[in-house]
Amino acid sequence: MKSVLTSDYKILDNPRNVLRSLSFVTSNTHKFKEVNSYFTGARLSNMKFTINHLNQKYTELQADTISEVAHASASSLSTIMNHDFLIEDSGITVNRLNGFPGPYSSFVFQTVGWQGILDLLGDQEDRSAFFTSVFVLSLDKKLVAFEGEVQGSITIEAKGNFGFGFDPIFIPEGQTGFRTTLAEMETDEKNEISHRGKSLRKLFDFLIQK
Ligand code: ITT
Repeated sequence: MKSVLTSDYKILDNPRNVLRSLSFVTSNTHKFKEVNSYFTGARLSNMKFTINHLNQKYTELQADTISEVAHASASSLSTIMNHDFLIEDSGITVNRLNGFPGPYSSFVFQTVGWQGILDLLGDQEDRSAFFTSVFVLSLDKKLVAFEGEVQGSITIEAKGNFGFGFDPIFIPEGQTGFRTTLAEMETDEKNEISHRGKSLRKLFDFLIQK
C-alpha cells in the first residue's frame, strides 16, 4: 500500500499553539463520521490534534480477538507510515453463537449481512451480544490502544435507518427506557453509549494530556 501523507502542521495565531494532524486510516466512512462527530462535539480548547480521514484499506492480519487484530494491523502499518496515525478494529460478538462473528464481523457483514445473524440465531432465547472497539494510536512511533465495549441484545427483526453494519439488529442495554436499536439513534446519541464512543473517550482523554 501507498503511504501518501506527509506531516501536516497548522500554525495558529498564537505561535506556541501548533495543531498536529492525525490520520485516521479506515475504508469505513461511517467510522470516520462517528470519530469526527465526537471530536467536533468534545471540548477542543486544549486539544493539539486534528483528525483527518485517510480513506484506505490496509491488510488486516487474522487473529482470535479484535484486540489482537488491531494491534497486529497497527504494528504492520507503522513500518510503512511516516507520520502519526490511528486505526480501529471493531465487531459484534453473539454469545449464543460462541463468539461469532467477533473478529470476522467485516467479512460476515459483507457476505450475509445482519440477516445472516438473525437467521443463525433463529428464535433462540439467549440473544445477548456485545460490540467491541479497539483504537490503536501510533504517536511518535509508539503504539497505544484504547478499548470500549457495549453490551446489549439482538432483535428479532431489524429496525432503524441510521448508522451502519449491524446497528439495525442491536439494542444496547444499561440505559433506562432504551428500547431502540443503534440504527434508530443519531450519531451523537450513538456515541454517548456505544463501544466506539467509549474507546474514543479514552483516546480523547489521552490526547488532551499531550
Ligand atoms: P476498516 O478496517 O477499513 O476500518 P471495516 O468496516 O472493514 O473498515 P472492521 O474491520 O473494524 O472495519 O470491521 C468491523 C465490522 O463490524 C464492520 O464492517 C461492521 O460490519 C461491524 N461493526 C463495527 N462497528 C460497528 C458499529 O458501530 N455498528 C454496526 N456495525 C459495526
